[in-house]
Amino acid sequence: MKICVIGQGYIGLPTAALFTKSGCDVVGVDVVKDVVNNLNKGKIHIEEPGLKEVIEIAIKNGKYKASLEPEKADAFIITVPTPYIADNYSCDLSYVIEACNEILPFIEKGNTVIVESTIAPMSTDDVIKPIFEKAGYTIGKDLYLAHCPERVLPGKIIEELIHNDRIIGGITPECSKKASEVYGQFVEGELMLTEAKTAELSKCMENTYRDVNIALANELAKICAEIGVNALDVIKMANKHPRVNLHSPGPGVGGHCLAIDPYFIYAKAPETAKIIKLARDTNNSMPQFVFENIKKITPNGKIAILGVAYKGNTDDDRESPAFDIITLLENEGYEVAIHDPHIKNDLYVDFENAVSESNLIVILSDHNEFKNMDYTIIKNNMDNPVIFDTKNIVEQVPSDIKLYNYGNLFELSN
Ligand code: SAJ
Repeated sequence: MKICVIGQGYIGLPTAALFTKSGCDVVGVDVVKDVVNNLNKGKIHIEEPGLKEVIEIAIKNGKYKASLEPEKADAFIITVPTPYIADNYSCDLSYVIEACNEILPFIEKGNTVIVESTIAPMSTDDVIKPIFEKAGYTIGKDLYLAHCPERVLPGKIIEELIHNDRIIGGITPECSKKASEVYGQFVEGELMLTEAKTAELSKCMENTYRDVNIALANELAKICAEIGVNALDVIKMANKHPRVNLHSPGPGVGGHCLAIDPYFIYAKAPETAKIIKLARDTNNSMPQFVFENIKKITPNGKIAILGVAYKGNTDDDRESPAFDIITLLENEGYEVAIHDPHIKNDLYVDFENAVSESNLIVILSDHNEFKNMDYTIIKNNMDNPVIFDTKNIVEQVPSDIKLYNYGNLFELSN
């Protein structure tokens, strides 16, 4: 089987890699020339365990090539970004539409087109299907169209792409069948056949479920800071109940999924989607909450920010709440030094330079490096070392270092 994957990002590249592993020929298409050139040399632009090795082998045995242009194939998989439109929170389908138009000249009767990008409910029926119908195809008869959302966790993408169950939402049952034959190449989880609109809303609801639960944990953290209770203990105790799973409070919600997908539902039914919108607002308020607590700890001076990635142990900083916190601090006149061992950025500094002469260390990513830091460096470079751990990752600090987390923010005076 030959597969053409449009978009070689966090999802498209690992997906392409797994198809090559199961013997398919893959063309990975991307609009960025450097990405294409580097991929063809075996250099990958995202940090994802196990990915580089698979791509290297696929290039060597001629199963993978990157290109600026699509090619004829049996199946076309679209994995391009879907941002939201700031005015009304609706799903911006422009990259998906562009990708559909780009593959049109290469499509032949009998091909399968799959959109993996997260899209708002009804997008496949109302926007994507008409593009191919206008070109003369009858969907379900001579062209097969489906929405098959990805559901993977960065850092574990390869493993999850293979083992997670997969929603296959065809425009017709025949479309679902054809799309499931494509994923059957490497997916070992269950392939669940359904309609496109059900697949679209299921995907958006998965991330909304998590966003709402995180909002509940963040609200709890704020309540506890106000009334003087240890939020982390409450979560630990309550989660001993067999049917309770309180999530973890944090500096806010980042990433391209939880911070965006709930809006796609909200935009479709703004009068009805009340909890969904309130959860978004609550999570969006967390950078301000972190900032206010930083001000209580130290009203001015230098702040060492540890971690910008929204997710621990990755270089992924998309929609990271860290940026909002940094902006709030800089606007207030703080000197901000940023250290993230997973992200290459000329403006970021090493651990020692970050903490040196700082008034406060603020942890914003749950990287393993921050679990047990070099406390000698901290003590040698800070007068009265204080750490504010917004990710509850620090395991234990020496007694002469003050640690704040969501368990004891109430100690700070209002
Ligand atoms: N977070 C908290 N508290 C928690 C859990 C997470 O504050 O208890 C924060 C994280 O720090 C991060 C954000 O939420 O900023 C999102 O992190 P995440 O690891 O929960 O999720 P994503 O966005 O990386 O991946 C999600 C996953 N969806 C679900 O778990 C339902 C993933 O399976 C999806 O494939 C992905 O979205 C996607 O592509 O939609």
